[in-house]
Amino acid sequence: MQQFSVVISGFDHYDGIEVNPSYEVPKLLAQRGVGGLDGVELTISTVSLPVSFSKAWPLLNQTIETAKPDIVIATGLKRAARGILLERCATNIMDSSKPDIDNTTPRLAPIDPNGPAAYWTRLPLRAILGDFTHDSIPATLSSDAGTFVCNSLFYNLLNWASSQEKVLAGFVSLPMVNEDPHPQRGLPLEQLVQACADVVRKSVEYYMRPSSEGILIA
Ligand code: PCA
Repeated sequence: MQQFSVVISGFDHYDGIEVNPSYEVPKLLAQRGVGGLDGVELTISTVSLPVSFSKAWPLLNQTIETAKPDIVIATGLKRAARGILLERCATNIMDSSKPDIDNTTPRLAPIDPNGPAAYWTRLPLRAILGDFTHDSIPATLSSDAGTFVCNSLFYNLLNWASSQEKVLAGFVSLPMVNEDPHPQRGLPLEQLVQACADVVRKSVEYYMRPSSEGILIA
């Protein structure tokens, strides 16, 4: 049995949504487990982060130090999204017109003044999209997770991952939960859980057998 540790983070309530699907979904996934991985013993740790520029990353970092994961997947809510957004890239900018929970409103400020302009994720997005197509899960690639707390967390995560020898990290934006078929917004909860299971399964498979085919950044 090969042991794998995966951390999946979400956020506390946000944007008028009391239970943020970005936490509800990882929590359900951790309870149920991810199928289809023979010979792998998977431990999934979840954490809900405050919607705070200064506090979100330190709490995720603390969870990472405890769980010592091979794979870290951060998730967040994008209220207007139709389906899943697989984030390709984290950019070194904070720019917000609305305050975070600490009443901070950074305008055009770098996250890390000494860091690179952006990082690409190394999650196998092409392979994940292939699974989504197979499971009929609406999804697209996204070139940025905005300039609010989600992007800031993603950047800090990839900044950290760049100094690690072998950790895969990425960010998945989730739409709202909507149990009624809706042409423009939201997906049923079960479909969101299935999507996150696909992300974890494909990432573990890629971790065990890396190939350039699974990756898609451009
Ligand atoms: N979405 C926010 C932060 C918390 C969340 O779930 C964002 O898009 O930055």
